[in-house]
Amino acid sequence: MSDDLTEALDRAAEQLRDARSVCVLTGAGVSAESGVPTFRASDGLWEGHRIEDVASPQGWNRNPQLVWDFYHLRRANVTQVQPNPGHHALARMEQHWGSDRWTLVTQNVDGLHQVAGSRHVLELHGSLRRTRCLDCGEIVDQGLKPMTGIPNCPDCQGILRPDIVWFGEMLPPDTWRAAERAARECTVMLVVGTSAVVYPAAGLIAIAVGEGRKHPPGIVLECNLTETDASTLADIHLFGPSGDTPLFERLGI
Ligand code: BJW
Ligand code: ZN
Repeated sequence: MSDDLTEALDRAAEQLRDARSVCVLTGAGVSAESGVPTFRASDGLWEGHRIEDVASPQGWNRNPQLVWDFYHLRRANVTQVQPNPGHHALARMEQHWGSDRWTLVTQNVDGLHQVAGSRHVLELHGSLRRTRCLDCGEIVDQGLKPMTGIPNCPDCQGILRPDIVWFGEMLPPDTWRAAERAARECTVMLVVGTSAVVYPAAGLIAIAVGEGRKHPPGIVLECNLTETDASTLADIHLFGPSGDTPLFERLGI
C-alpha cells in the first residue's frame, strides 16, 4: 500500500470516527465487484442498446417491449449476484453509527445494499424490484420474480413499467428531499463508486460541501478506482476497489 493511501486511510478513519452524521452516496461501482456492470463501462449491459432507447420516456413510447426486454434481462442478472464486502461494510457501519446518524443515498437500482442489511436507504433512481402502473399509479414490490412481455397491473390490468427514473424524469420528490437534507446536515459524506456525472444526484456532493448549508462544510471522502467529477470537491481520496475494506478495518468495524 502506498504512503499516500495509508495517510488518506488514516485521515478518513479519523473523520468518520468523529462524524456526528454521515451521508453516503453510492453508485454502480459499489456493485461492480458483485458482477453488476457499471453504466459507463464499455462492457456494460447498455451495449447494443442506445441509452435513450431503453432509459428514457421517449424510448418507452417508441417501443415498450424493447424496454421491458432490457429490464427482464437486468432483473435476471441481479438474481445471479450477491452483495460484496463493500455492501456489507456499509451495512455494518450503519449499525455502528445508528440509523439516525447515517443515511445511505444510492443511485443503484439493484437493491443489494438492502440485501446486505442496510436499512436507511434512499433509492434516488428507483428499483428493478418494483413496477409502477401507468393507469392507477400503484407501485408494487415484485421482488425479482421472472416476468415476461409487457406485464399488466394485477389491480386494474393497466400497463406496468419498471419503477426506474429514466433520463429527463423527476426523481421521487420525498426521496430527493430526504437526500438533500441528509447531504445538507451531514458532517461527513462518503462518495463511493460513482462517476458523479448524473444530476441531480451528483449535486448532493456540492450541497455537502456548502451549497445552501447552515452548518460548516461537510468533509467529503471519495472511494473510487479513478478520479471522477467529484474529485475536486473531495477532501480525501481513497483510490481502490470499494470491496477492499482497509478503511473499515481501521475503524474496527
Ligand atoms: C468503482 C469500482 C469499484 C468501478 N470500486 N469504484 C441534457 C438533456 C436532458 C437531461 C439532462 C441534460 N443535461 C443534464 C440532464 C439531466 C440528466 C443528467 O444528469 N444527464 C447527464 C448524463 C448529463 N438527469 C436526469 O435526467 C435526471 N432527471 C432530472 O434531471 O430531472 C429534471 C429534468 C427534467 C427534464 C430535463 C432536464 C432535467 C434523471 C436521471 C436518472 C438517471 N438514471 C440512470 C439510468 C437508470 C436506468 C436503469 O438503471 O435501468 O441511473 S442513468 C445511470 O447513471 C443510472 C445510474 O444510477 C446513474 C449514475 O451512474 P453511476 O452510478 O455513477 O455509474 P457510472 O457507470 O457512471 O460510474 C461508475 C463508477 O464506479 C466509475 O467512476 C468507476 O470508476 C467506479 N468503479 N468499479 C470503486 N470496484
Ligand atoms: Zn393499476
